[in-house]
Amino acid sequence: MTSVRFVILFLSIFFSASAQKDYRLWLQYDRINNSVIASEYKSNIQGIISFGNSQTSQIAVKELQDAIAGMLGNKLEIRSEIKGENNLIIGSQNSLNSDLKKALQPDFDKINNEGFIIKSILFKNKKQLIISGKNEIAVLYGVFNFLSLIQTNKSIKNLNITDSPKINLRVLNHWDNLDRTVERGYAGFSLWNWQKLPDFIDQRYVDYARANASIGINGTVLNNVNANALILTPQYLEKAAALASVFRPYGIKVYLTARFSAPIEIGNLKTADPKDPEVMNWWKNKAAEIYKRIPDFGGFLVKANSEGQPGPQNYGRNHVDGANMLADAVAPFGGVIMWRAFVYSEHDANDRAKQAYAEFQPYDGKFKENVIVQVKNGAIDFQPREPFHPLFGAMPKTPLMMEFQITQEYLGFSTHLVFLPKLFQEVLESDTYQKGKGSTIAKVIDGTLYQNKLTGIAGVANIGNDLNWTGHSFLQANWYGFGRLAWNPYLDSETIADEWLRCTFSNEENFIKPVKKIMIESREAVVNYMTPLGLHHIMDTGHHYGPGPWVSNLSRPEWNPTYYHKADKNGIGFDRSKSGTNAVSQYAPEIEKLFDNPATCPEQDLLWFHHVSWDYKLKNGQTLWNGLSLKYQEGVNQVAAMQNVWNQSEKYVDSERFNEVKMLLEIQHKETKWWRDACLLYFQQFSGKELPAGVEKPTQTLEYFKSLKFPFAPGNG
Ligand code: GCW
Repeated sequence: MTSVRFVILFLSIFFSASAQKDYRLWLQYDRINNSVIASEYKSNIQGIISFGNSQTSQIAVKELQDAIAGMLGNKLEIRSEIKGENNLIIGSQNSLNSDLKKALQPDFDKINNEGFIIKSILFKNKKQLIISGKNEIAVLYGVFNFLSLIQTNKSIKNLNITDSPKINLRVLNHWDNLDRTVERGYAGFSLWNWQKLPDFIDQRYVDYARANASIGINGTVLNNVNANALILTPQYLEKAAALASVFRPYGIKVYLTARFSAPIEIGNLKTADPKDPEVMNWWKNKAAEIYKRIPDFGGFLVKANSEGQPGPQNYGRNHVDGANMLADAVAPFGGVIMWRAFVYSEHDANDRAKQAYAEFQPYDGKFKENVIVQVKNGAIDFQPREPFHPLFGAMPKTPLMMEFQITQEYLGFSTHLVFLPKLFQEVLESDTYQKGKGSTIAKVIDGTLYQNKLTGIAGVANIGNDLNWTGHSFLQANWYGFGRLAWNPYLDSETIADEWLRCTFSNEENFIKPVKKIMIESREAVVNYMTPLGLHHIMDTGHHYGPGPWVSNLSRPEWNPTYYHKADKNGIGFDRSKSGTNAVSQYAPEIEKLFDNPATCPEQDLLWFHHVSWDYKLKNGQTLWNGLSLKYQEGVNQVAAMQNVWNQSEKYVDSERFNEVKMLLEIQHKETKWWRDACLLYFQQFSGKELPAGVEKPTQTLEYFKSLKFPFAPGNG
């Protein structure tokens, strides 16, 4: 072989093998190198007996076979009857034989429709392991869960697990456009190749569904909430139906966004007034048409009268009128309407943070039963930190759905390592006090606080067609973590990081411990270097990449960073206390009191609720100016520490992922300094104070930072 051919061959083997690693997400199924553990597994799993014969059960069997082959190196035999011991028996409640069904009855009583059982049993005096659930999808969830035990090197002797998801609708929201751009997407273009659908089925659709099923995600909204009505035309519905067919055996329902003006744009009607009989009829027919193609269609997600999207208010109607009209259209087919509460208006001079509550809270109890109101975690917009949205807990008669953003619109795009489950957990644990102490957001959205039947959680996806799906290996953890918290909103983010690292990289304690620590700290780091002490929305305009606290020239006041920080000679922060906009009054009295007083307001939210002087004394005795400056520096230092840890992980990680993460951390570190310097130089104009000891000198002038422009920053349409 000539040397050139050899090099080409070598490179192609190298690249295909290594690229697969990233692509395989948390389903790596690498060979287990601990021989004691491996031999326990081998002796406990010797054959597979499957009671099902659906496509889903075939998927489950294949997953078991492939995973075991990868992790233990042997191909499991499929046995047609229960012979011998140490078989893995899989099957749903209905498909099991009557003896097994009877033996598991107490376990079936403990789970809901999507829950699973993983249990070591003695059957006819022989030891077996059974994975079951009430239907095939639940069994598939059980299979993935069982495999994750092996991936994380847990013992599988004497298993007795029952687990059910606590939230019904566990949904990804893709802000994907029909031209394949992704609004706020930083991992390439959309996965959905609309041009080639429905006839060409990309293997990625299958792999996407499999990854989602492995963490229990059961729904996907295919297209952007800033909707294009064309998605509802036959041409596109046929394509959506093709995707739905791929996702169905994995338990994933397809949803679409509904553009409120679609009856005009694609239906030739003169109006989209929700009270107009022709309009109502148009939506009823449209729903029937969709269900004909996609019998298990989930329903519509709607952004109406928000940021220029059309809605019922264009016709003098309100959100209830709009949502209920659509709800009637999908109700006969069991569909739901996820109606977003992300509203603020240029005609409303009120504090933007107050507008969604002011508009939606009075509608409590007025929506039809198949409507769920989708509320972002905070009242502004997916900031590195926001106090929880006051609507949570404040609409006892209305199911509320959480909307988290997995894509990092305001958190450094896909270059910054930020472990979001930490942020999600902080929100889910927040106590709204709306029904007394312990009224946490987790209980609002899992329906236990007010006994709602319909429950849901949405995550704005960070997925694109990049080889590694999310643009950064570590941001796969945010997709994973969202799914895990959607299944169980009470999970600890540290547990999630631990599982994810083991499944994705390695079980070596010397790797897990330090890397888990930096993941957990990464969330506070981003708050520190971008928006410490309650600052928010000071990102550069439009694309939201990098700092732009100076921006003040946008047509809508509430689009300008200066609106949010209100820095002046006297101090900094947005006064939302009783003496300011009184946004605090939208919370339960206990929380209102806490937030209203700067002395009791959590310092992490101080500048969200209060305008305080530059000399204001923080709890640690520092002045606000010094404390703020030091927080920015701390953020920079934290990322430097993350780099150090990563640099020591080389021997535990394949070289491709190691190097990619290393380069990304370098960019992140560079950008932390940009954030620190730009913000501090800008705020210094008002504080008139020197930087305290411990804060590094700025790397450039304020003019330089202001001159930076990013017309082609991704995700901005
Ligand atoms: O966060 C803002 C984004 C918009 C987005 C909007 C929304 C889809 O900047 O890009 O539009 O929120 O959530 O509707």
